[in-house]
Amino acid sequence: MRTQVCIIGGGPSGLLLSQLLHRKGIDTVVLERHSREHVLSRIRAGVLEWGTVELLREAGVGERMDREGLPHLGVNLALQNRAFRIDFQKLVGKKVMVYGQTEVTHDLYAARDAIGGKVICEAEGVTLHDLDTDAPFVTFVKDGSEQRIDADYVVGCDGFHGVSRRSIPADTLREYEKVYPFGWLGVLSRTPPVHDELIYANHPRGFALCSMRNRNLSRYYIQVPLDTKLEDWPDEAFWEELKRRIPTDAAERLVTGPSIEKSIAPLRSYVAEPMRWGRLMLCGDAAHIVPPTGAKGLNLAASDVHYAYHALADHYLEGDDEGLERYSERALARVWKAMRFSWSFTMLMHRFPDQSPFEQRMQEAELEVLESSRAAQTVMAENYVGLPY
Ligand code: FAS
Ligand code: PHB
Repeated sequence: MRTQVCIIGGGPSGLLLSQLLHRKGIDTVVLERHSREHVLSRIRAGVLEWGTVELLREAGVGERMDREGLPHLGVNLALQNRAFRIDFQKLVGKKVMVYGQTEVTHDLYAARDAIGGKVICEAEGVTLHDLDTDAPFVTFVKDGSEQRIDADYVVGCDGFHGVSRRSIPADTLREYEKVYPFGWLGVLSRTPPVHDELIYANHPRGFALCSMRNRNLSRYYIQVPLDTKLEDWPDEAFWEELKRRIPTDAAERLVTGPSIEKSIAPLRSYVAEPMRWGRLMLCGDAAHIVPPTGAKGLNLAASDVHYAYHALADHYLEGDDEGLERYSERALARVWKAMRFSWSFTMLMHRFPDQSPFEQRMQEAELEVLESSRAAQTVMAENYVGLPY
C-alpha cells in the first residue's frame, strides 16, 4: 500500500489531521492500535479553545458541536468558601466551548467514514522505518498478516505511550518532565451541573473541579494522593469530599447521583523536542503532556495539527517547504507557553503533600490578587481561552 501521509494513532489528533488533509486532496492512512469502540469509550477533555472550534469547523465536523456544545464566557475560581469569575468576554472578547473529547472523536470518525477516509483499527505492532530517508515506510499486523505502507511523511499522533516518539534516536531526543505528587479522581454523573460555568476550587483539603458535558451530564474531579485506588472512593465518599472543597452555596445546590464513569488520572508536565525528525512529525500527546488543570491537552493537540496540516498542504499544493522546516519550532513555541500556564495553574490550585500553612496562604494571596486585579485576570483569560496560533 502507498499513501502520501501515514498517520499513527486514531485519537483526536490523527483523525483531525487526516480529515483536514483529505479535504485538500492529500491522501492519508490512519493506523489505530485499538478498536474504534475502545477509543470512543475514553472520557477525557471537556473544554475546547475557540481555535480548536474553528479548526473542527474547517474540517467539516462542527455541526453537532455547534448544536450541542455549550459556549462559556467565563470561569470561576474558588477559595476560602467564596468564588469569583474570570470574564473572558469582558477581558479578552473571547470564549471557550464545552463539548467533550469523546463527542469530538465520535464526530471525527463519522466524518472520516462519510468521505471514505482510510482508518485501519486494531493495527498491531506498528513499526516506523527509514524515517531519515525520503522513502519512509510503516509495517504493522492486521488480522494476523504483516502489512506495509510506503509514505512520503509519517505523523505520530499516537499519544504518550505510542511508538512514534520512541522512533527518534535517543541522542537526538530532548525530554523535559515534571511529575506531580497527586492525581485527579474524576466522576461522570447524569445530573445537572452545579453551576452554569466551571468552578476550579483551591482548598486546604485539596483541589476540586466542577465541570460538565451538557445540561444533564456533569463531570467532577477531586485531587487525590498518587496511591489512591478507585475502591477507596465509593460514590457517597466522593460527593461528601467534593462538597467539603467547594463553596457552601455550591455544595448546597449540588445534585448527586450514581457515577456512570469513575477514573484516576496522574498529572505530569512533559515535552519532547524536536517535534520533527526526518520524515516523522509528532502531534499532540505523542510530543507533550500537560496537567489537565488548564484544559490544554486536547487543545495543544489541535494547534499541532493546525501547524502540521498547513505545512503538509503548502508542501503538496504550493511546493513550499517552509512550514515543514519550521514545524517543530512553531509548534513548540505555543506548546511551551501552554505548558507554562498549565504548570502555573496547577501549582496555584493544588495542595502539595509537604505544603506549609504559609504556602497555603501564598496560594490564597495569589488568588486574591487575581480576584482584585483586572491585569492579572486578563493574563489568566488570555491563556485559558487559548493563545493565538
Ligand atoms: P490520544 O492519546 O488521545 O490518542 C492516541 C491514539 O493513538 C490512541 O487512540 C491510541 O490507541 C493510539 N495508539 C497508541 N499507540 C499506538 C500504536 N503503537 N499504534 C497505533 N496506534 C497507537 N486534556 C484536557 O484538555 N482536559 C482533560 O480533562 C483531560 N483529561 C485526560 C484524562 C486522561 C486519563 C488522559 C490520558 C488524558 C487527558 N487529557 C485531557 C489529555 C487528552 O485529552 C489528550 O490531550 C488528547 O487525548 C490528545 O489527543 P491525541 O494526541 O490524539 O492522543
Ligand atoms: C473536563 O470537563 O473534563 C475538564 C474541564 C476543564 C479542565 C479539565 C477537565 O481543566
